[in-house]
Amino acid sequence: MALQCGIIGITNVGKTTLFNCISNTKGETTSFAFSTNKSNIGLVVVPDPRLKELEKYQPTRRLVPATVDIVDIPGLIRGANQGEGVGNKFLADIRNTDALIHVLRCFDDTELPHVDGSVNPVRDIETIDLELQIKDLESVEKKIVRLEKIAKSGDKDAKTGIAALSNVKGQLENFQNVRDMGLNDSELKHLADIFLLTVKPIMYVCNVDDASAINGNDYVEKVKAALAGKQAEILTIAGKMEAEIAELDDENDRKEFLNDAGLTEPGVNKLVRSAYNLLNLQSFFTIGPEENRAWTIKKGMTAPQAAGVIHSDLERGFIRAEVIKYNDFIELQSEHACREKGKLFVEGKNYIIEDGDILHIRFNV
Ligand SMILES: Nc1nc2c(ncn2[C@@H]2O[C@H](COP(=O)(O)OP(=O)(O)OP(=O)(O)O)[C@@H](O)[C@H]2O)c(=O)[nH]1
Ligand SMILES: [Mg+2]
Repeated sequence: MALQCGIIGITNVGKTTLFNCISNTKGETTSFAFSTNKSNIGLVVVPDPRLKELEKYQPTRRLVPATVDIVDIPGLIRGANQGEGVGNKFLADIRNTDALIHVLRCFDDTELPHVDGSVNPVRDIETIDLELQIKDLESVEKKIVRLEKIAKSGDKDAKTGIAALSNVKGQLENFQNVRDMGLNDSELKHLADIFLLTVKPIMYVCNVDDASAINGNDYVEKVKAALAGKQAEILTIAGKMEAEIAELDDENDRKEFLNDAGLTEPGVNKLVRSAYNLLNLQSFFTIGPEENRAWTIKKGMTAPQAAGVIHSDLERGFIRAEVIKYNDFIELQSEHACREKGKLFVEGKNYIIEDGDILHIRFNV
């Protein structure tokens, strides 16, 4: 199954606006609260300048970038856990995602009232966190009750489970997120079947006005201070401006627009790359006269597993992988030269793929 990144936040902060900039599908944006009433799902292309570089030395008919699924989830408000606003249903959509992008309103706009009366992104973080924490607390408490029954018969694993979960419960009761606990693998094992929301990796996007695109503003500074020491990346993006840039068809117009704003590339490109990292993903390449392509895999995958992403036959009949490092290929400028200089490595089934590996899979089925 494709990995999903969910966009969350208070209603009317610009979630769908950002989604539309990066996704191949479009959702409706309005100035009414709760304009999105069901989750929009789209595919996001991961910008990778290395594809164009590779083409210089391996001419090809087409370039195929890597992709990630993105879900635009309707806005939450205080009380969502009890069904306020669009409520509970969307907490379930959040449960299905692998990582979260939390959009924060960091712009003033008198035309666009905030549901809680004023612009205050730090309060908004607390509002959303609380909704997710309450849900997680329910899940943890249920599991503790279940394990207590099992533990009565002396089950050791149930006992360590209760200890780990009680710890997590304490964290949530202190209005803290589970991701910040630094849990180890054996502790996380006890959480795997309850799909907690606040354990998911997260990044924050401060949605600012055009003038603050480069240097941010006071709201952004407050967000940074509030999140100091937390497991979270913070990006500053001018959502409305990005949407205007994304609408321009002509590449040169887009460049000029970006230059005027003092940007070298659309902020949403950075957003997509960060989401890619957040999901713990990386890319390998296959190159040839037909296509140069970037493929998405999870970090730590072996050569046969990566081959399986291309086609299951390649995994089943995997013999070996011929690997050229991206930097070697660019430096030496051809496969032939890499082979001559001993920069083409033959790797077996235990080889762990590194980001940027150029692979040629030998297989037999
Ligand atoms: N001034 C300003 N307005 C923005 C910005 N980003 C979004 N908006 C406006 O805010 C309104 C809401 O944007 P949406 O993207 O629909 O917000 P949303 O978070 O998806 O809202 P819900 O789906 O209702 O939760 C629209 O009128 C946007 O044009 C921004 O950076 N600056
Ligand atoms: Mg929306």
